[in-house]
Amino acid sequence: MRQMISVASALATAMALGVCTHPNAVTAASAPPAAPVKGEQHAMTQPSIIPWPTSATVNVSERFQITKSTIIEVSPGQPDLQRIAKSIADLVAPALEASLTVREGTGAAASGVIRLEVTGGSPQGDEGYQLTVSPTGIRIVSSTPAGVFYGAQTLRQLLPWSIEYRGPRPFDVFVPSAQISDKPRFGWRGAFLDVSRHFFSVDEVKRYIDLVAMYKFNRLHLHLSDDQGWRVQIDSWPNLTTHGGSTEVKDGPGGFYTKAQYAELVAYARDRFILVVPEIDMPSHSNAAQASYPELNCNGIAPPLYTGIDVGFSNFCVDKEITFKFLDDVLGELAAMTPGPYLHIGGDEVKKMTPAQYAAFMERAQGIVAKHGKTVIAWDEIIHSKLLPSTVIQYWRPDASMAPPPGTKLILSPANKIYLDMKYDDNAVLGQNWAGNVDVGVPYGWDPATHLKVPESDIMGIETAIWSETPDNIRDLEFMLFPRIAEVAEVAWTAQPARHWDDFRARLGGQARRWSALGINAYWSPKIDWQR
Ligand code: TNX
Repeated sequence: MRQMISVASALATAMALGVCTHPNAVTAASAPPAAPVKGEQHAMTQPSIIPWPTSATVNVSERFQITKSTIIEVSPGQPDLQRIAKSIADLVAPALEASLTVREGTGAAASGVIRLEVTGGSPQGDEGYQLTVSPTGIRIVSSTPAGVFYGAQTLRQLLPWSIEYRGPRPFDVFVPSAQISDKPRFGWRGAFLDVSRHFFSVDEVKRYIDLVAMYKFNRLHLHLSDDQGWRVQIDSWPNLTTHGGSTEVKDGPGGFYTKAQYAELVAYARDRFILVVPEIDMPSHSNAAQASYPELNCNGIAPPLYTGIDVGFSNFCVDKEITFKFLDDVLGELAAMTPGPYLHIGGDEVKKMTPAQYAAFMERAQGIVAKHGKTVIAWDEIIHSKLLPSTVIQYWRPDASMAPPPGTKLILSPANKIYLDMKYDDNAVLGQNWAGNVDVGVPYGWDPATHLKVPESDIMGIETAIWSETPDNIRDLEFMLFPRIAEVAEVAWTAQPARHWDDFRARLGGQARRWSALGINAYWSPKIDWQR
């Protein structure tokens, strides 16, 4: 049986040794100060890194001080590293009341340097990294800029929580000595956002990106169309947004992203090593489009716009050629706007087509995506149609046990485990509960390898989702995300044998001040001992 190490025993060990290694690196008993005060020495006293790294030793009795004269040095010719360096400089700027110098260099400098380095042949693989903090400096090394970015996210959690305050509150910045070697379990660490049921502004989506990037997510799946609203500009079918984008659930004003705004989101995500995966849901979840163009309906009559939360009542007309001309135009424009290799075509919850109509539709839709040079992703119902060999299936139904053809690539999103639009408990105001409550601890307790009888190598990864029937602004999204997003992050990143609830629970409690400093509207679940 796996040995569980309690927080108490880890603390005792840590205090005795001054040093502690995995699986529980809590190393000191004193709590961080209540608020940053000028001149106060701020050091991490309880490292609470999430997701937990492959191997980590943190020694709080030794530390590096970041001062105004610390230099951030990056490998030459690496614009991505310059950007990561700048984000580290921005993070510490209010505390130091200074903007650190960023320069290119080859690592010859002796001390007082934060070095970001890309080298060939890192044993950690593409997204892995090594982070070393010693009293003389900090070094993050990876074979890719993405790996350096993840190392920088870990470094951020080694900095005191008060670093997250953006106001001018000068204090001395210390980082505990650390030796960290890390790489992710899964290459697909997705965060999904439904911007159709309720529309979220560019700034709200940027905030969502910032929050998930901190926890090493690398995919943003945007659900851009549904019955309640069409959210992305398509030049060849302009009514989709002018009419179809004008509503949302209940009586809100709706909205949509222009092509320029979509490009802005793609770039913002890419700068944080997050790939945007756009979804146009079909053949159902299509009322906003059908309301915008009568010719997309079998009876030639446009239905009214819809602001309720039923599913499965709408569908494109599989018997009309114009339907496939429409899809070709829409998916062609979307493919041209999207640098990533994937287009998601939905395929879920179709209630008013025959199985043969559904299969025929999904087969043609896959062909159109392929024609535009992209790889199809679809919800698990697509298994009832003929698949292209490259089609990726996203499993969402808790009871969808139908095995995919061998070798099919999979993304796992079981609603009863990692749908963050599910309620925490029966008292929750926000959320739905058709898949049951998803209380704190439920996502963490899930092992993706046990979900389907397939080899783990077929699982590209996992994707958490927030559908937006109930949340309608960023505060609501934050409430649904935190703390569960941290659980999902560790399920996606950390190897299964290294995950232990008691250990995680203590680290989760250690995130509270950081979240408060970031202004996050978290749900302070009574199941966690928050260090606030
Ligand atoms: C199921 S998950 C849906 C969505 C709803 C969601 C609400 C999936 C592929 N379809 O249409 O918004 O439940 O939780």
